[in-house]
Amino acid sequence: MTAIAAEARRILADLGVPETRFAGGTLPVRSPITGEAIGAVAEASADDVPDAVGRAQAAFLRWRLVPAPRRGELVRLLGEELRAAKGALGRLVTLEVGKVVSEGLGEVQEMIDICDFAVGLSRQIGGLVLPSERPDHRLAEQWHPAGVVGIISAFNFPVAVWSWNAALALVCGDAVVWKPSEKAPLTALAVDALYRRAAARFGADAPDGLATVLVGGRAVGEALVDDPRVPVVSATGSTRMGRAVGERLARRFGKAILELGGNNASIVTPSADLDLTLRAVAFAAMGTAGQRCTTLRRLIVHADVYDALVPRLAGVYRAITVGSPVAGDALVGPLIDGDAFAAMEAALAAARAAGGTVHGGGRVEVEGEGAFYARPALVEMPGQVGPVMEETFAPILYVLRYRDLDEAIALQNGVPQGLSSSIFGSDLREVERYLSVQGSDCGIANVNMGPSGAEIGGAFGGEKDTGGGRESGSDAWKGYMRRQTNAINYGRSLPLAQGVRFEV
Ligand code: UN1
Repeated sequence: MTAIAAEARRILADLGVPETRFAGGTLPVRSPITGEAIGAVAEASADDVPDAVGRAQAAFLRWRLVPAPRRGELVRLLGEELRAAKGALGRLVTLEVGKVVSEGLGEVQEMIDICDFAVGLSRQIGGLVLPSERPDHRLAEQWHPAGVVGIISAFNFPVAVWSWNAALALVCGDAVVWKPSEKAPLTALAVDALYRRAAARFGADAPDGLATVLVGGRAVGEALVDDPRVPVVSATGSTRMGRAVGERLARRFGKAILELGGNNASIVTPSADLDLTLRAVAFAAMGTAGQRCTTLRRLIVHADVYDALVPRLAGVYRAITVGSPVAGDALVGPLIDGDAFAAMEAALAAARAAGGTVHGGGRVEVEGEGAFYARPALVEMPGQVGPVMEETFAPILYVLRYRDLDEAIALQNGVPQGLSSSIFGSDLREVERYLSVQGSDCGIANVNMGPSGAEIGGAFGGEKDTGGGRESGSDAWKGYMRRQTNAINYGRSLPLAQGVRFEV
């Protein structure tokens, strides 16, 4: 067994995952660092879904009776387990999906942060009291848990996405059933073990089946989405996947929380601090090897600062370190697999065919044939055409030139996706115009930073082909609950709303 496989197995065993769950199964797991097999996970089939949902439903019926602040205690314990295991779980994220070390740790920190947020939330879930138009009446609304929440997550944030959904859903009083990415089941099993530790410490109030992991393929996801006992499904991944999930759910009036593709842009105005812009663009476009849904994919640069910025940026692209996340301190690790590399190559070929000038790109030999490392590519484009309109999950940054802010905003908004965006500049008028109703049409619009690396405190998600869902902070918790409006008559007469008379 190689060093990477041995280390992954040791971490899983230390975290309490039984060997039967990560070895000897039918689903092979490969580390993108070397391409080698590091586990073989037992898979669930679509036939296992009704049983898992049934257990979750039974758990929900009990869990909803536990007071919300007490439910928060379970999430507090989960946060404690995550704090204690941060190093190990972060490392496993690195081994399984190839994130550089600080990003693997950052992912676990995001989980800890959302647990803290959810603990506070467990004492703040509340509804409005509104003025009634009738005397001696009270008009109010309250929030009840929705039920079983399905969670479908992607490889690129293999565990944080579960926590944004699960930490909120659990304090809201829901049960969760999780189908992780088939490319990243090991980290999901590790999180499952940590959850079980927290639940064991919490005691009998946390029923069996409250949080379940089902490792499996598309059929498992479909069975989850089609089960009428699952009122809410939160799905993260491609727009294609999300469209399929959204349509299936809509057929049975299930609620969808969709976090799908991004094609995120930043506008660099003439008043931008170019040193800061350069650093921000480097992280946003090349961090996580371009495999975040918030990755910066389009840079829209004012003609007056184009020549001061773009050649320097090309220099950064030439110099950035690409390498194994477990040997040395490269900033850019591997792509998830050969398909991802092929998609990057195809996008660069299409960009060239459309008149683009490509700086960088191409395969970097790091760990042999089975691993796919790519030099990030900066592509100067004559216009917003061809691959610029699409999300390619790889480190490609297209650069466009503009003269007028409204033209830049139109370019930014002129793609199907609407997740994240940003502007660089110190001209208050331009910045505020960008944030105004005439500005960015995205779910996230930042100033003097890139579009990626969101904090958990804000609502996370985007518009248009990004799916419209919101997860994480602010009032995203409402997506995991059902709202009930209550009109209460505490008088002795029966005035009808709208002045209607109906005397019998
Ligand atoms: C994703 O890529 O699916 O804002 C989520 C960010 C991270 C989350 C990315 N906090 O980049």
